[in-house]
Amino acid sequence: MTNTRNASTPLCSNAKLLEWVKEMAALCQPAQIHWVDGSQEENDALCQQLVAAGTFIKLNEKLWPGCYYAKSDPGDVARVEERTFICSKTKEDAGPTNNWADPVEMKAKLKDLFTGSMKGRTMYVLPYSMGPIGSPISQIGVEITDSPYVVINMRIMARIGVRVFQEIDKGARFVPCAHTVGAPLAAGQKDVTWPCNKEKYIVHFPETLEIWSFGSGYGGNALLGKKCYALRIASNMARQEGWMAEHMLILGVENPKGEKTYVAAAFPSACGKTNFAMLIPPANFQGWKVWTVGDDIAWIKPGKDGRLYAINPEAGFFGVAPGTSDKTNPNAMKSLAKNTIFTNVGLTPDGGVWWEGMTDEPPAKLTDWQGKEWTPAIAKETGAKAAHPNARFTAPASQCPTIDPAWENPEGVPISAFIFGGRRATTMPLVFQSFNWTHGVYLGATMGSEMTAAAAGTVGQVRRDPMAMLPFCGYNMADYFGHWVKMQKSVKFLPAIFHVNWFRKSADGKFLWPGFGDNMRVLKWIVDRVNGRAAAVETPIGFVPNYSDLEWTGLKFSKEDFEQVMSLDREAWAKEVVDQESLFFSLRARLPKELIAERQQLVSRL
Ligand code: TSX
Ligand code: MN
Repeated sequence: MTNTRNASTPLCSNAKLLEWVKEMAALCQPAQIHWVDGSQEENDALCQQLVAAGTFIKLNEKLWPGCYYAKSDPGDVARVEERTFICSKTKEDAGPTNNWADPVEMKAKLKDLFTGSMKGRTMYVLPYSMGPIGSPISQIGVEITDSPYVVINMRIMARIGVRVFQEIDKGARFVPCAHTVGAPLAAGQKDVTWPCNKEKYIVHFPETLEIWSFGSGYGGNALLGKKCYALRIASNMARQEGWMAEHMLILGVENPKGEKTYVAAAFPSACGKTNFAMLIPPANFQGWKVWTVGDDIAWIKPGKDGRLYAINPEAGFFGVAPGTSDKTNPNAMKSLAKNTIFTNVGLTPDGGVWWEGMTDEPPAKLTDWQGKEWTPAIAKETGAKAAHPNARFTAPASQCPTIDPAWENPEGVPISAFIFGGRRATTMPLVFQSFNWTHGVYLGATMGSEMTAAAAGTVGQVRRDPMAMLPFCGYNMADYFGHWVKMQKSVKFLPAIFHVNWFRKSADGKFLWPGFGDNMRVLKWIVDRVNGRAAAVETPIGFVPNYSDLEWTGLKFSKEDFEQVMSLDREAWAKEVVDQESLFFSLRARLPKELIAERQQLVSRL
């Protein structure tokens, strides 16, 4: 809030936007309206306001400059997939992998829930651009929210403020996104530090391009530009308009000649996607460098030159804190060293933060994410965690030491390869390349990961997560496969498609591959392949490297080790193709015939 500006004065003159804000204000009945300008002064004032309210704690300025700490309500700590809905006209258009509700009934329900939901609070009108402002691949949203925490986090995760209102005034399309924590305040009622509602609804209307979110203030439920817009709504736009909205990191590999090759990669959760996006090559890989464009989402469009071009629609990293350290991901640690919001991590007595896996030695004591005293001894006895397993950092991407010079290029970066992966103890070799595009789509469609915890299912059981889009595809997954198959018609220079597995284990349960920086050896083979500089052998599952096709300097990894991590176990693959069928069976009504044929060919090759 600048001293001179009255925040309730509209910053936009677009009739549709003004009308929608008026409607939403009448519905939600906030105490006031604040048009978000995105300025530093406004952000400082909002942070101060949250400190005064007890929602934020300002961290030690010497240790963590510009950083704030928040802890959520213990019942509002993650995305709520069972409360997430795709409200297309027909249930079939949402498909068997999404929760569906009738759009008319759901809209009535939401209007009921939103009635008076912002009483006693400020309604923020938050304009944001997913992707660099003015890029032909970017899209705009306006989030109406009663959460200043959302405004502050969105300022890191997206481009927000007056520049976006100007784009809307120039006639740019915007997606209306309605968000309330669903906790109205009666006159004189004291607020809690993390208002939310036990009842939660995360709702998408793909035909009218709207998002409505009720009851949660956390992450993907509330920062609506991310999963709700950039994946669920954008996947619908992309299919209609001939582009792709994917749950993919984007990175650039620079070789010693200074040539750059960009790849996009999809992994299910808990595979170290952010670590891979910020990979540091082994010391012996002189002249090779990995540049980060994005760690979570890619928007990809065919360019005039016949190649696919990708942007990262986000401006920050909303990363899982536990497990992030100077060992696993030094670039992430440097990204979050300043100007970062920490949510649900541990708070140390010196005004710092800590989480499981951050350092080998835990602090002697701290306050855990629930506000309780935590010591290593208490943790040992009760199993209490300093940080919630889904604790997050919200950090500006510009602070990443390996951020690619072209990460904000409005034209995007040209994609030469897609990589799919999963966490698989058996069956899947370290790396293989598809025979062609359709076979590559099959690899993405059938990818899966094994559960690491018993909580969500049987340990060792493969959970299929096609293209890592299972919770994020905003329409029928079978139609999504069809869109992938069809994309090859609008691209002259198709990216090659690879499958990787960093998590293969020996019979005695040890990881066979060192992973992390050594994944560069696989990445080098991939970029050499797409540049026509690496050999491969044909196998029933695809093209694989010879031992001699990978660079081994600086790593003790014998030909026998390689053969183990690459081995093709026919019996395991016989089971694998049967298991792949079960996902296809649930999608059979609309499954593209090309993928059924791919499966038959795989079976016959095996
Ligand atoms: O992020 C990971 N990557 C990708 C890195 C670019 N992780 C972390 C787990 C996922 C959240 C990995 N864990 C990777 C990996 O490639 N590989 C492994 C498995 C592994 C763990 C430890 C060792 C080796 C492999 N070795 C030692 O601890 C010495
Ligand atoms: Mn993600």
